[in-house]
Amino acid sequence: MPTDFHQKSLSLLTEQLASKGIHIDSLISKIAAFQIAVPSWALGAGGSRFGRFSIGGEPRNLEEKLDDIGLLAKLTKRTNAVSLHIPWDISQDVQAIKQKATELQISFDAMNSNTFQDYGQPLTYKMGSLSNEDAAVRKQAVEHNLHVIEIGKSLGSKGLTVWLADGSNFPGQAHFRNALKWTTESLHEIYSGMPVDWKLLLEYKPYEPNFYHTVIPDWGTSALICSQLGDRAKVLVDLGHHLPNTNIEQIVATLMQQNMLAGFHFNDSKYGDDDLSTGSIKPYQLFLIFCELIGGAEDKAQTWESISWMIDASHNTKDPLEDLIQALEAISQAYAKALLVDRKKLTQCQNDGDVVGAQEVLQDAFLTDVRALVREARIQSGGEADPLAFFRREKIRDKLISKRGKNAQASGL
Ligand code: RM4
Ligand code: MN
Ligand code: MN
Repeated sequence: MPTDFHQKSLSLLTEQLASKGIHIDSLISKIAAFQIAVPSWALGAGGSRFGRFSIGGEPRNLEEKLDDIGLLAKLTKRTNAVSLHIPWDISQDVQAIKQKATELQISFDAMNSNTFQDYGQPLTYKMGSLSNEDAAVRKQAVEHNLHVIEIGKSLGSKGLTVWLADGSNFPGQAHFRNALKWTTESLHEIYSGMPVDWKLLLEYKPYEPNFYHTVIPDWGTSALICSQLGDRAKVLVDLGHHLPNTNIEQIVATLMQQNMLAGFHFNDSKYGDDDLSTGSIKPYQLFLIFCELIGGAEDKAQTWESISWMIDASHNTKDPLEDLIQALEAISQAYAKALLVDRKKLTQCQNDGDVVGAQEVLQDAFLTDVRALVREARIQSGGEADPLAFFRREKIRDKLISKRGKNAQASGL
């Protein structure tokens, strides 16, 4: 990216926006301040249930995952936190991990307490964890969550994300009401075990790995449970956890109106929980979601700071680091475009019943090329003008392969 090309595009955009009464300085500082956490499992090659293709040079342990996030942070300036999955990321030496993270200026976002796999624990999760018929299995799953909270405390995390694979594959297999009751009771114990400055982020998902019913299939069920737990329990929206064509922006607005939006798992989806790169399939939807987020925060339905942001994506055909660079860019672009929306005019159109005008307002913002703005925010923060080009030019993957080996494999799905 030649510097003068960047300067030219930026000054054109500055002029364009100024004519609409928008000054780029405050936009730049908002874009620069917006940081998105990366999950530890996204640093390795993803897979599907049909297989996994190694990318080479994958991080072999948590220290190396932190190194990768440190690199991403340095290049993009859009991430400064990691979200750990336990037990995938169990480390022998918490102090060493903490120190490494401090050196790399990486903090620990919400902890994830995986109970969807067996990992050598005494009782199997085959028939569920927090909702299991067997009280001993529920107890074990609750204790795992409490253990995850302890690890998180020692790392300085402030949240616990719970996603349950619990559910059933066939009619009659599970008792719906009992499963919901036990899950709520189990979550109650977990919630009580959280420090007072922590929040519980409760995910929902309509199907997979269970295909007939899931205990927490939708945002409504998640909100229902959260409201029984207490005001530090809120609903986590994973963009891929909806049936096709669901109006996710409306869900966001509804949750914010109730001050119940815990945060996001960013990814993109064509059909289901595809975990594709954010912004690769439905960038307009992502923009509309950001419009609701900005609107909800400006109208003081829920504060911007109370919302957590994390990428949750992985697949087997891209270099994970390149993919994360693309995702961070796509999220920043959607956010930047949503910041351009003339909200006063939009409200006016809504009041006047001007349907065409309302669409024009949104499209005018969405169709603005904000790449120079996002790039400028990154440059001003000390990042690379073009992180992807840098990654390729410097042959970073090749260097990782020679350091970690061709067959190095990260833990994760
Ligand atoms: C689930 C859910 C969780 C993630 C796991 C690996 O579908 O999105 O957030 O931790 O996948
Ligand atoms: Mn998720
Ligand atoms: Mn998911």
